[in-house]
Amino acid sequence: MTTTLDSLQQWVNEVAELTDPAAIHWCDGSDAEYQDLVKQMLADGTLSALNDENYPNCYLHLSDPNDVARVEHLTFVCTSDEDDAGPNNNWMAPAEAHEKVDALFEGAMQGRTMYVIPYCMGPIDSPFSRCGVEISDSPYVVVNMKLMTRMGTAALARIEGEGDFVKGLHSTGDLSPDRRMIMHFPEELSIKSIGSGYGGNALLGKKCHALRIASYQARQEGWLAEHMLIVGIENPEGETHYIACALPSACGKTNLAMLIPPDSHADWKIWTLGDDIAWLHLDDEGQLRAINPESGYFGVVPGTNSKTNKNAFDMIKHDAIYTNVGRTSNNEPWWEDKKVGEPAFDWQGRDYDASNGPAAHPNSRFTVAASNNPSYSSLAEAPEGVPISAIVFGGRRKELAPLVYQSKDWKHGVLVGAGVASETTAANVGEVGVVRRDPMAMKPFCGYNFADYWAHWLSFDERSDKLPKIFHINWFRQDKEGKFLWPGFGENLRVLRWIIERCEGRVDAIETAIGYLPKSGDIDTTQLDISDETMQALTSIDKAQWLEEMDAIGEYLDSYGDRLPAALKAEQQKVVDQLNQA
Ligand code: OXD
Ligand code: MN
Repeated sequence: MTTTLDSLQQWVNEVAELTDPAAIHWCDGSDAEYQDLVKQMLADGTLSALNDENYPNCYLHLSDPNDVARVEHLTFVCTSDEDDAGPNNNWMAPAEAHEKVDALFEGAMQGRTMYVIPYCMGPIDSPFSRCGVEISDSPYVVVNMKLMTRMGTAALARIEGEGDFVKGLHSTGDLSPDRRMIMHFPEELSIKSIGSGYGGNALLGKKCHALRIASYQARQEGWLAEHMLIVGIENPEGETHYIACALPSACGKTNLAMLIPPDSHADWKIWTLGDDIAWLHLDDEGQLRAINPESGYFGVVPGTNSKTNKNAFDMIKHDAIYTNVGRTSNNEPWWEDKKVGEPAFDWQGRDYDASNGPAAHPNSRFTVAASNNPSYSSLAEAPEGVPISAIVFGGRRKELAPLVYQSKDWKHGVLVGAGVASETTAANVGEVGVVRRDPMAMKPFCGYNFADYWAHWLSFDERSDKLPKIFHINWFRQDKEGKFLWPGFGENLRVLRWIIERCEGRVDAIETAIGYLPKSGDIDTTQLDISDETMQALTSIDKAQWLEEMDAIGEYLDSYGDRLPAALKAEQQKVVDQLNQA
């Protein structure tokens, strides 16, 4: 297989010249190709097979111990003008970046096969989908891309018809963190990533294309590329509302996207459209619609069990790739909080010894096709996407942020999104548990200056009078002893119900300076062991703490200088004034 598209063939030739591979393989995305690559990786030790009886077609990959997470400090947005990348990104001038990274790519594929991976982000026949080609020397990347995207012949046909595509060049290089770079060239619609095989750094369709490059394109073309799950909530009457929800990495997006209704809500249904990324467009009627550009999940494994997320627990029992989990003595994958089995080996392949730390790396991952998911919505294939009733922002906050609140209007909602802060997690290399600003959960993923991004968000207000309502959630409030106040997981449906009732104007709320809070009793707590005092703590605000928070948000916004939209600062000032009057 090669291509009829000259620009693609020429780029493949140039890359081959630079990287000097032993062979070139054009991926067709077939099951036979997947099986061949798995066989090859089983033979060379890149993968090992897991217990075939209980985990059929499941494989384990143990990465280099220095290559287990995204590396924001080595991730760059390379625009001609530094201000276009903004203070939210590391920046390098494009010419310098190409020179630096190309030097690392020189001869990098010697003795290896170079895989050409055409992929389509979004349903093949959707006008909102965008295509790319990843060139990689990693067969692990190819099999993951097969599970995560629409990859192969059909994508290539679309690319050849359209003529344009995002160019993503990847090599695992020598896996040295000193020679690792994840470079984005949004003006050229290209990505160059070397030195890592980890998902977010190496599966270029995901964070690199579908968020960083796509967010840049989306601004130019009038849509939004967001770090959001998409979920459908069907009530007992059979009506389904779709919400898009932005939460920082490892804050439970996958769990929320495939939530299991608790026994008290047995007649409700949840439909998963996506667990990580949403592309949002206004349709001709001004309705915001979403597609999920991905077709698989790359989720955090630890904590997944039959109680926390039965759908995920079941869907990773077959046809899954595990990365950096431990193993039991009978060769089943094992992770902390799995609740069944015992670890015999850890994520580095050593005999398990608790003094070495957890058996599974805290950022160990599963990769599965979305079709494995019992709650998968067939509308994930709908070319026009689904109508979004509510946009929900959230973070992991021990204190301050209530369980849920609603913004007063779209502009205030943009401030709520811009003000998101969350405790850091193991999804990125670095300190865990420190609160940092993560506007719209996009801090690691926005491919341009946040000031321009907020202006873009604000501009939707002039384009439609049917925009979704905007909310903020926090499942992670704790008491003084560090105990979670809210049970979370399936019980979060109770909060989603309030959100939908607000969207439909079926329930009143308490107006406060920070937005609308639920009235006592309006979040259904039947069959839930939670006291009125706890509910009160979860649904009220502390004025002094919020004044401090709004000051911190104001200071953060000011750090964007002249490019910060005045309307956003005005929204922040309004909240401060109202808090002072309250
Ligand atoms: C992810 C992340 O892997 O956000 O989805 O880090
Ligand atoms: Mn994510």
